[in-house]
Amino acid sequence: MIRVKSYFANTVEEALVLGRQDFGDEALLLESKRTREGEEHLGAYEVVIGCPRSDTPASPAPEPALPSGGPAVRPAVDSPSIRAELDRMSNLIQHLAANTLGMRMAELQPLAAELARADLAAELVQQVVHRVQARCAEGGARSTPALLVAAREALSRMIRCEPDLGRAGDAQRTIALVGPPGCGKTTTLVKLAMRLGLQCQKSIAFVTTDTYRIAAVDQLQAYAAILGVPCAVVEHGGALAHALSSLRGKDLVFIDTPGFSPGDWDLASEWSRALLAHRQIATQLVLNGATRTADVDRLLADWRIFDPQSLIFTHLDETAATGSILTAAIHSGLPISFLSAGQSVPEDLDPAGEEALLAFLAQPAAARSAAA
Ligand SMILES: Nc1nc2c(ncn2[C@@H]2O[C@H](COP(=O)(O)OP(=O)(O)O)[C@@H](O)[C@H]2O)c(=O)[nH]1
Ligand SMILES: [Mg+2]
Repeated sequence: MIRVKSYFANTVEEALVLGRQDFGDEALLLESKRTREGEEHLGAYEVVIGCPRSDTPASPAPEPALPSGGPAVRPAVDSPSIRAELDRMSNLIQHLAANTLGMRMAELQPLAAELARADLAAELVQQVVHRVQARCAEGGARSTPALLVAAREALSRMIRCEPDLGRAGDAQRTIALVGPPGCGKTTTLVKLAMRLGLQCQKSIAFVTTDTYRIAAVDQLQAYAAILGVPCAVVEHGGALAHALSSLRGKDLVFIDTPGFSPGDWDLASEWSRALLAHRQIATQLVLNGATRTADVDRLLADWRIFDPQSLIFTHLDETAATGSILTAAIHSGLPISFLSAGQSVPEDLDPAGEEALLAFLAQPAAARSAAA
């Protein structure tokens, strides 16, 4: 038999502590999700924890004395849908209990904490932990370094790094960069042009559609003048076809766009239609790599209208917590093409690679702070 209990808390870690107080070292994290609308006062997350039932628990624990206003524990609820959900989870636990050869939550908690600290979405923390559990059940080592390696392997299978821009097979590659204001589109565009164009003896041209922000055109034209490349200014979607056809002889055309805010969404939709009208344009969605995971899904949903080919992340020099980048890549299903980690043009741009994205799993935080 299986015991299952649902906890509300403001962090998954907090809920795990409560679960271990109830179930001891047998506690298994089964599910974690954002609290439903209307129940947020109970805590930001609903976390389901279970353990195989025995007459005498492995580590009997006293009832937790919850501080007032602290995380809430919800007793089992008897309704058909919850009963069905509990049955599903019960099967899952039995499967895990049978297959993990005693790999317990206590052993996996440091890994779960490390992933949560890196700001990986709660349900992805859970998925990675389950994959690591399954891996250990197959006979993998269980030391902390081995768990970190298993987590890296699990995550690297969930993301794609593809630093290849443009439509394969097109003689001319036409690349548009879109993204929120200030995320680094113009700077990244110039870095890409230098790396993929000038350094490879390819002919390049710039197009800017950012005629809305003061000095935005001047910014790109200044770079174009330094690099000696043409820069066409396009003021409305209808003029894009003419600009592109005038640049037909170029190997690479880079299109810069305005940084639309949520209030500019009519304009954003207009420009998305204009770009999508040209099949040869491969759009890159540029996002600040220091964006919080809580904001990632909304950004992805908003910028979907541009049908991006892949994702570029900037400002990696400002954060070591790459969990939100991994979350964005996994939730969108899009590959990551390039990573920018600084303002220097063109040096601070690298093809996307797992090394940089999974560096936080190279050694646990405790070891890092001890070494510091
Ligand atoms: N620290 C850091 N700053 C960056 C990075 N990429 C761009 N920036 C800076 O962010 C600011 C906005 O960049 P810009 O390219 O104009 O953004 P845009 O509005 O999206 O075109 C500039 O000061 C850039 O130098 C990066 O990877 N790291
Ligand atoms: Mg710009």
